[in-house]
Amino acid sequence: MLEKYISIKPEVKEALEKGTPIVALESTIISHGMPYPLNVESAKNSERIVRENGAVPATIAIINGVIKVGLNDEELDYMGKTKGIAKASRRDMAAIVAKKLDGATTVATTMLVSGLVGIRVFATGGIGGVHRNAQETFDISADLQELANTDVAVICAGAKSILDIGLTLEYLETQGVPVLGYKTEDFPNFYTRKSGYKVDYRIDSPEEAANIIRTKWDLNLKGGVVIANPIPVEYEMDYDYITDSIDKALDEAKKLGVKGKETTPFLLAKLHKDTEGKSLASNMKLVYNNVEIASKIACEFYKAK
Ligand code: PSU
Ligand code: MN
Repeated sequence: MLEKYISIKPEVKEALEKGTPIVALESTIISHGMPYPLNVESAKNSERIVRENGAVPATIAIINGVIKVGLNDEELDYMGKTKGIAKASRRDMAAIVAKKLDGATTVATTMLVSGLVGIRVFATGGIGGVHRNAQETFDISADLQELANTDVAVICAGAKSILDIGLTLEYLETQGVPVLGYKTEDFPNFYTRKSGYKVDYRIDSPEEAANIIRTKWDLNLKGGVVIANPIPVEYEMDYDYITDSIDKALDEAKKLGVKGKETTPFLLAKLHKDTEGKSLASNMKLVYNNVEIASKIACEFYKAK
């Protein structure tokens, strides 16, 4: 039944059959999170880093209504270059597939598809969360609900303070999603290593991460795990500088009445512009760091099976 909708790249299929490590990668970060051509460069480098660390990369996207698990270079270029690719969250999946459209998968839908085919480890930049002022807008990313329900571990650099980090962590707690800090007690803030909030548990090795993930699912505790991996010190941004840019971007979004699914891409693009590309450079570096740790965790996870 699923074969009607999902096309799995041969090397990913082989890894699934053999039970060897795979790392899922998302495509919203390509189509909506970074500008061309750096988005394609980042996507290709991420795939290379997964391979260098002993796992198979599976970038996920919807092309012409087909859910693709694993993209080739041409398809990565296509996702990076083509204007107007829809941002596909859970609610958009069925319509995009049935109407044979293109869709860039968010954290939520990359997890969803990973869960459908049996990929357990996923690396990205930052997760979505509870937006500031969600008390009025109700804007809470579907990523959080997916983390509540779908058995995939997500390695990220925390969440940006375009969000309300405190409320995001409260939501994850309510939904029973463990938040683990990779070699840190602090929940990272994407461009900076600390957010002022703590993680639930610190872990110090890929093996320890894999062990907690495995234990969660062995205990039939449904849902995801967040592994928060801070940006390396040398690429960290100045806290006051980036905070100021974020505040400006939020003001501008409010003034222009930007809402719903446009909010995150709008804020990201504003930040890249306002920081003259510095935030984008940091973004790329933190993604590479997450991809590397995710690959190591995937290797440990499959070893322990
Ligand atoms: N945060 C980032 N970069 C991104 C995103 C989030 O730093 O590219 C993307 C991810 O795909 C995430 C999505 O799943 O934005 C969340 O969007 P929303 O807030 O509309 O749920
Ligand atoms: Mn939203």
